Amino acid sequence: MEEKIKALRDALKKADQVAVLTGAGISAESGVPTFRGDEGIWKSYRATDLATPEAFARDPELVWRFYNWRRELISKVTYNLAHKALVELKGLVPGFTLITQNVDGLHLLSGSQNLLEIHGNLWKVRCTKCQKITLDRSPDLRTSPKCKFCGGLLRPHVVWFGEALDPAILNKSVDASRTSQVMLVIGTSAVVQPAASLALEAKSGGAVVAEINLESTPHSHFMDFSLLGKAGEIVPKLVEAWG
Ligand code: BV8
Ligand code: ZN
Repeated sequence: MEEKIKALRDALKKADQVAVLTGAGISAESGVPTFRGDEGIWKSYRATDLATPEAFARDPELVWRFYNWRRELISKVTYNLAHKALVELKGLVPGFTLITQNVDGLHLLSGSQNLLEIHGNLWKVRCTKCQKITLDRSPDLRTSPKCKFCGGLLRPHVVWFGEALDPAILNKSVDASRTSQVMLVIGTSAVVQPAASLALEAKSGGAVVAEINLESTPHSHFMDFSLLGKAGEIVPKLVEAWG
């Protein structure tokens, strides 16, 4: 493992543009349950029951109870060494783009800036009437929060299944992946589209692609590096001894 980490670090040191895609696995060591792991959130709920516009139209209170449960849980945890190491990596390379599928806000909390939150952010709410987006960090928003501007029903500002991603954010993510010389893919099961296709964009753009995950994924076969282990242990090693 050490020689793989050194080789990947050497590739990062030579890179002009680095792209990073993170998934729920980078927040696992902070105590945020992942989606598809043994204790995964989706195990106890079916994604289609909760994270879809149809579910919200059918039963907004149920969907809000799900998101309040996650807000409550995430309000009690903080970022971990992997989040922090990515903040450090950004300062070590000429060009750096962080793309996250996570909606927990832990990258922002750890100091990452200008990151691309392609699935939105749990701490932002959007009015279903006037579309205004506000940041609200209260752990429990009750089950039918109303917009303070127009009284409309608020929804979590996250991308649900069947909803399109913000085209501007997606285009920036594709460009950053395609023009990178190295792309790190950290803690994602590479199942959800179109996020999962970003690693292929990087590969087709000629980048060195590296996967950091507890287990292999459907993308492992085309990775130049597949580092099996905890993000909180591996990612800091990439920036330690950089000099
Ligand atoms: C779209 C926000 C079209 C909400 C999320 C078939 C049927 C139906 C739909 C589809 C289908 N095929 C494709 C689709 C489309 C669908 C999709 O991809 N479905 C999948 C399930 C098959 N995609 C969509 O619907 C997208 N929209 O396609 O729109 C469109 C176009 C134009 C106009 C209209 C419509 C929208 C997708 C976004 C969905 N929203 N989240 C919320 O979070 O509440 S996705 C959700 O899954 C999370 O955001 C999460 O980030 C994401 C991906 O999961 P992962 O992050 O990978 O997490 P997971 O638990 O799966 O894996 C964790 C990994 O970490 C594991 O590999 C584990 O081994 C590893 N790990 C664990 N611990 C550690 C670790 N690694 C390292 N260290 C550790 N310590
Ligand atoms: Zn409103």
